Amino acid sequence: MLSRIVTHNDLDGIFSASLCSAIHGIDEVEFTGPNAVANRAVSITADDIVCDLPYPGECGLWFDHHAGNAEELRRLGVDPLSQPGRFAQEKSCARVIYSYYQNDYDFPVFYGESVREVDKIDSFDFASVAEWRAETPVRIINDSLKCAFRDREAEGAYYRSLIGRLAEQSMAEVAQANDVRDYFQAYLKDEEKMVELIRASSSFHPADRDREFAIIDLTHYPKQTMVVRNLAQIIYPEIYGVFLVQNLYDRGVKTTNLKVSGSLTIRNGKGKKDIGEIMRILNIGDGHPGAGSGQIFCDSKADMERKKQDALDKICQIWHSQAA
Ligand SMILES: [Mn+2]
Repeated sequence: MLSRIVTHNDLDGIFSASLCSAIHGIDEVEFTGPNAVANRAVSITADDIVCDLPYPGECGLWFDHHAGNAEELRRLGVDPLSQPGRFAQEKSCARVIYSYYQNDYDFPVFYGESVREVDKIDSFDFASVAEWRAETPVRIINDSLKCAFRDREAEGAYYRSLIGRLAEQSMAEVAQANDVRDYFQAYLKDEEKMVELIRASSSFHPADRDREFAIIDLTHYPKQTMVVRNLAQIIYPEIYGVFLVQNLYDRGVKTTNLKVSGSLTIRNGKGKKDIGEIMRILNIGDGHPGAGSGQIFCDSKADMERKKQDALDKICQIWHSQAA
């Protein structure tokens, strides 16, 4: 019997859980990330509804929209469309679930509006930096999820309470709640610090003469820290892409190994640049056109500096070989 929802710990995962909990009357929710599911680090059974995550091998219902997750299943010889639940390449998992149940349930009218808002956030579908930055209800809710919570319990309790509220109220109503506003304000303070860190750690490749993409290099930063790459476009509204280089940390200890990630900015629009392809050509990772990441393993600090420079040179070369 379906008794638990296992969902992604982002806005899409939360609203997906709102829909599933309203439909199936399930209150027990477990939050996790795609890596934990792919590595089988969470135990999932036939009693679980799994949302916005890779197929876990066994579950009651699976809802997802990530093309890479469907491909991985096909590689294992499983047809993603034959699984209980639904896979569809929509802008959000919430959209997949909403369409799946639409004809059988009398959804409140505001669900349609909420799903449209989740679509926008989850596919980063904004026409301008100004539209992305506008303090809309969905932005307030989405950013409130990203503040630094006291601990995992506080975070989980807040996420769970939002699942219930988003099932009963419009986003405009939910965004007015005091706790949502407080967490949003706390996130804004953290964000300001991130913008300052990006300002102090970013540069352009000398061969990138028109400054098409910014490079954030955190390898000189002594501590493990979270940076939202996309914030670079607040400082450099004219860029088409941003790459972030940081060290990998092992249980809080800095290693000489590197993580390289990148994304296209809002300004890139419908261009032909492909970050995932850059990661594949470098043979360090993968991704889709809009975003990708990879890892570079290094033997020493000197080796790291060499490989970092080499990777940035190649990124610049491949970037400029791709059509604008
Ligand atoms: Mn999603």
